[in-house]
Amino acid sequence: MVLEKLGGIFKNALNKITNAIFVDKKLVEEVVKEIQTALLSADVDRQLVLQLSEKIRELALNEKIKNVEKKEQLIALIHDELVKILGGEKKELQIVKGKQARIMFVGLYGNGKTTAIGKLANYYSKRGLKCCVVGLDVHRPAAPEQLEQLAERAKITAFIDKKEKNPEKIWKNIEEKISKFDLILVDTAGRDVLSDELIIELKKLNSLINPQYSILVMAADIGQAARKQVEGFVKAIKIDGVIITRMDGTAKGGGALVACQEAKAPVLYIGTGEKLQDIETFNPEAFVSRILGMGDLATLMEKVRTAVSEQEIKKTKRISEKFTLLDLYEQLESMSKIGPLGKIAELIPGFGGMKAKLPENMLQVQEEKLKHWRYAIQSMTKAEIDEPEKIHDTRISRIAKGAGISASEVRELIKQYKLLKDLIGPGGMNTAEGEEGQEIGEANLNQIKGMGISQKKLQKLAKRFGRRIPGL
Ligand SMILES: Nc1nc2c(ncn2[C@@H]2O[C@H](COP(=O)(O)OP(=O)(O)OP(=O)(O)O)[C@@H](O)[C@H]2O)c(=O)[nH]1
Ligand SMILES: [Mg+2]
Repeated sequence: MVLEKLGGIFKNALNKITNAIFVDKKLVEEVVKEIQTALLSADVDRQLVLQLSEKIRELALNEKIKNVEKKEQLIALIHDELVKILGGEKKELQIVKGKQARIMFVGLYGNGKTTAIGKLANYYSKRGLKCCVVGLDVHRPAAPEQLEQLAERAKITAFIDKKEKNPEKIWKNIEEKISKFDLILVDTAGRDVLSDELIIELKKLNSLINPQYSILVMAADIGQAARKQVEGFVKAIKIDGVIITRMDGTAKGGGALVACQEAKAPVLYIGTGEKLQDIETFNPEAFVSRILGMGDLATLMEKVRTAVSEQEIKKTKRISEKFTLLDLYEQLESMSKIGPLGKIAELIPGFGGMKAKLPENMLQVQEEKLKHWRYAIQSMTKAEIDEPEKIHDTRISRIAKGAGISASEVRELIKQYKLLKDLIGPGGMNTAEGEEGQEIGEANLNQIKGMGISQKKLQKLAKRFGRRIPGL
């Protein structure tokens, strides 16, 4: 994601200010220019970039602030300003079990409507809601088949009609059958442009379906055209929120996000790939923290939830009481369903910037390695599984022999356990369950400490980002 690359550029630019003996106009201009180029390359509106530049100049040239404190203050300034630009507070749909919600998805051809429906059906059914999808796209050939396949993958019910060409008839035919569902996701047809024909069709469907929410699906890679598109839809029909798809890859993203904020159509979710689980709720605060390398535990937990079933989550909750090697293994196994651990690390506060400093193999937990670790765990006694800290040299060779693997692999497993215990054990990742009071684990903390920011300042920053850091 282009936006995520901004973090590195910002940090390099700000380091120039922190490391400089004299902060003069020339240096500040150089830094402002780098930040401007980065924001403009992500398609952020020119006017907004100029406003932010002015604020950066003011702060950077303020002689009352010590150079060493400028970096934190500048990060905080950029953080707060970007959050404002991207929509401020997180906006959420009110979808609860037992209270039916119908969502109608609208958008132009190929922007990702049908895919987004599959992703959301998967997302909400993993959270225990009874979901179904309804195919009312009667224009694009094979649209019902595509929806049917997606629903099959997400293991939810699809109501489609491969023959009927009148979307209103299809709806009337299934109206009774869908009454028992908590969430009904309705796919509609797109067009090349926002034509009168499309507006009339959507208005008709809107009054027939009477959806609680209408969501516009728009791809990030349309760049500046996003403004016209979102404004057009907002004018034509009621839009309650937007899903911006294709935020992965080379999408500039910033333009689409800013356009929605300005059209007063909140971005609710972003699509980050073609797979079912590649969807994230959009939280401007968390998103910006992530761009600036502060990590985003909430997003990580959500990814875990989508990849892992409710039942497995309950198991995860129990883990917080006592974290054993077996729990580590189960956690890693479920995490490997989300993607490579290196990618996950970017979402963990403090790990974003530290990834480069960690040994490569520490984050690459491949299937083969997991298999060897399983053998190792199977060769351990219950006491060893419960308290791996007590496993020393002779026991390590016994375990290795029993498992048919090398002693260094057993050592690595124990090392990983110790590292991850702080992150996903009590006081670590599981505390991210609640909205507030997220804690950054001790191991994580030690790594953040290596970033050259003093503890006092870290604490101030952490406060700003709504997280508690233990031991500070
Ligand atoms: N990389 C990436 N591809 C996506 C994403 N969302 C959708 N796509 C792809 O975009 C293409 C179009 O997606 P659809 O869901 O069929 O789009 P649509 O809006 O339903 O298109 P029409 O039915 O033709 O109007 C598909 O190949 C999807 O796999 C995303 O977030 N990232
Ligand atoms: Mg479609």
